[in-house]
Amino acid sequence: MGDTIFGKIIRREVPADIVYENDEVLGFRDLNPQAPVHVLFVPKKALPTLDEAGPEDAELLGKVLLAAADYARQQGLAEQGYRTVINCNEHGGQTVFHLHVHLLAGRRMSWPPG
Ligand code: DGP
Repeated sequence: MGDTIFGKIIRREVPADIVYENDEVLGFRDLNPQAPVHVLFVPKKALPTLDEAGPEDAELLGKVLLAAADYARQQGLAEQGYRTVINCNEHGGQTVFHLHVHLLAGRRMSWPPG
């Protein structure tokens, strides 16, 4: 796949407000926050979209979600609750083609989404 801005953030070539890191996942604040807390969790191993994930990616996908949940718990966001979102391709609203989980928290979310 081609490189993306998230690849550059992972390699520290572009600055970001990094709030979470483990061996396989990085979490940093979204540049255009949609909630008081809006953090993006990305696998360090790039995968463009959820559509391109295969069985070999199952563990990594789980780790990205668990990282978001871990961060939410650490930050005291879990009890009130939060939303996790993975946008896929055009109709899903994906704009950066390095798979990422949005963690949104700090306000009540509406449903269904627009
Ligand atoms: P999506 O639409 O699901 O592909 O989400 C991409 C998100 O990435 C969007 O909410 C804005 C955010 N974003 C785009 N460029 C940058 C950047 O350079 N730094 C940070 N921190 N976030 C970015």
